[in-house]
Amino acid sequence: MNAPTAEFSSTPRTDWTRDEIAALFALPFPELIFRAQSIHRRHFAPDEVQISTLLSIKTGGCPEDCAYCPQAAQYDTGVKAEKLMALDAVLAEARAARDAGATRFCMGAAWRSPKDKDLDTVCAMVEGVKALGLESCVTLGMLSPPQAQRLKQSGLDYYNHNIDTSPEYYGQIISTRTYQDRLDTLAAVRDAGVNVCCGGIVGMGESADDRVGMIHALATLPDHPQSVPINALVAVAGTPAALAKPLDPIDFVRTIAVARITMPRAVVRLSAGREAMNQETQALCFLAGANSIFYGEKLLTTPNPQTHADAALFAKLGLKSMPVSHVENDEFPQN
Ligand code: SAM
Ligand code: DTB
Ligand code: SF4
Repeated sequence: MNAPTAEFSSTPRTDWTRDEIAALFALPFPELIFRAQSIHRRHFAPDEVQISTLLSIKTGGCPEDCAYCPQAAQYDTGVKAEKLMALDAVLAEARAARDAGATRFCMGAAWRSPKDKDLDTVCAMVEGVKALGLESCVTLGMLSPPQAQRLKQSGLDYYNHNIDTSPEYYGQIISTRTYQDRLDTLAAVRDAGVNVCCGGIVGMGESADDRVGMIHALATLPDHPQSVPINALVAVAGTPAALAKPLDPIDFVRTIAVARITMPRAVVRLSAGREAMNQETQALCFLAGANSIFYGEKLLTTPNPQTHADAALFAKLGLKSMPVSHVENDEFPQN
């Protein structure tokens, strides 16, 4: 099976076959990285990385059963259920994130789906974040089309909702909502004109073919997500997924590279899991086309690298923050 070269065409393809994606995963590593890096440079400056900071605005007590998640009420993980944070407290965190160098502020809530009253509060948070000059992103669970439109009216830039894994493996990971539920929420977000942030997790005991299926599902959505977070499982004791065999870092880098090649204009985020990665693995992820990270010492409930360590890594690799104007998928001028 020959790996396709059609990824060099200028219109992003949404008709990838699973065989084509499997062939990309199977390329010799140097060829895979070369292709990913070549495509990356057509659309982005290779030294620019989009910087987002995360905040859990409503922590724990979630009724869903996602096997990886420390916030699911049914797993004993030590995460306490809290109420939705107050607006002022959220905006204080957003201001601190901006002052530390973030350009996007992402707010996560451990809900199956938001209640309309809570959505009003979240919309006020989005307005406040925008007023600080930051891009806004929220992840609140399933949305109806009117809820997506309400968020759009508040000025929301991105909605994060992950497919998490392949359609085939999904049933092993979540039973309380279906793959189709996820696709319906993504359609509501897209139709409302909000940028889609959608990716998944690797390291949950999935097979190599499941990683092919996950990237295939993302790259064949009606439009590619504008942002694609690739998470390495953060193994939290008490969650079923924490029992999975640890992920091989090279398999993780390959997943980033295939995401970059198949979704050339998407900003691909080296998302959760950096705390357990060495600098060399992270550098390979950037070479493979990752151009976004979460910055700040906490993800939602688990640790992220210290900010001074990230600043040192960026200095060592010669990386800098991506200006907001470059994030909107503008073609990066070629020399
Ligand atoms: N409750 C909402 C939902 O599930 O859509 C929003 C918050 S949820 C925590 C957002 C995403 O975080 C999940 O879809 C999953 O991809 C990621 N995530 C959660 N726990 C994780 C873990 N332990 N390791 C890696 N990624 C994780
Ligand atoms: C995403 O894909 N990863 C982020 C964000 N979107 C919301 C969340 C990672 C959570 C890691 C586990 C935790 O800190 O609770
Ligand atoms: Fe709840 Fe989201 Fe965690 Fe699933 S991933 S248990 S929906 S907070």
